[in-house]
Amino acid sequence: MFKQIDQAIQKHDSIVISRHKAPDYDAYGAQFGLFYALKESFPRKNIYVIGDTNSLNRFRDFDNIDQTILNQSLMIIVDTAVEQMLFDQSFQHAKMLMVIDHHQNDSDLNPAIYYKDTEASSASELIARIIINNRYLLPQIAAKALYMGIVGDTGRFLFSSVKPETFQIAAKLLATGIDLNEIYNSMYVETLQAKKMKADYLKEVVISQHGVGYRFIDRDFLSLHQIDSFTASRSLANQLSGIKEIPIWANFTDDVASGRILCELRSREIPIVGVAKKYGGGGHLNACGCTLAQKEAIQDIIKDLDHLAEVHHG
Ligand SMILES: [Mn+2]
Repeated sequence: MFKQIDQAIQKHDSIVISRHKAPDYDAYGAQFGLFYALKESFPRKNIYVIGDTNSLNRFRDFDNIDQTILNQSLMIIVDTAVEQMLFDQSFQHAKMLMVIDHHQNDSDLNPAIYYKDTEASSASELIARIIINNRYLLPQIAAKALYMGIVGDTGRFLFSSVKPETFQIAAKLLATGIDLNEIYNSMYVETLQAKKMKADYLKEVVISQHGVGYRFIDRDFLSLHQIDSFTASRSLANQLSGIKEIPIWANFTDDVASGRILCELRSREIPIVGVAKKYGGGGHLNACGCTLAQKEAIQDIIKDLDHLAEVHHG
């Protein structure tokens, strides 16, 4: 697989790197990690990064590329394999398509090369494997991006997706001299206002019969705390983790722009990705999500999750 990936990269003078919309640290980490490693390793190639941006971007702005460039480019999509997660349709114009992902979903993009490993902690870990195995150069800025991606998707090496290889790769990234203190501060220092919002969140949590904890974030909550729907959905998704009575937890956020409901589902051990898939979403076994057209469907999801909690506790 690494050789096949290398051949595709060697063969193209123009490479466009994309990832899922509304990027998290792993999407950025995989995208920029690959970008900076390829730029350093192949200075004569034209390497581009495309996509939407948000407050988690610690690197650079994205490129605007026209169809002429796309037509001669290898496009590499990281941290997703499905069309509905992409911010535009530009993949349709690429000369060749490569997908590198660690999610459970199958790809509907018909890529020429599909490197999928659902056991990997993060897309950033997959990119690091490619760089290391193909002996590409690893500049410090690429190592920083990849390290942030692994840290982001493993909850600081906490989740069971962490394997011996995750630490072996982290060690190689750290050996480039990246500043961990700076990295963790840039990722995890938050405002007093944000802390207060999290405290407020916990005040109205509902717990189902078999321990599914959840909360609905309405427009009043969003305007009171001056936060947008997407940021609230992601940043509050894990507020119910680590609570003994709650093996499964969910967060539902009113998406003001679309009128839909953003759902984040999480669990300590019980696999729940089947529920996310049932409602048109996907992700990982214990961390996944979907978007609902109507608020009424929340109770259906809770029912399904509650059933899983019941079955797994015997
Ligand atoms: Mn990821």
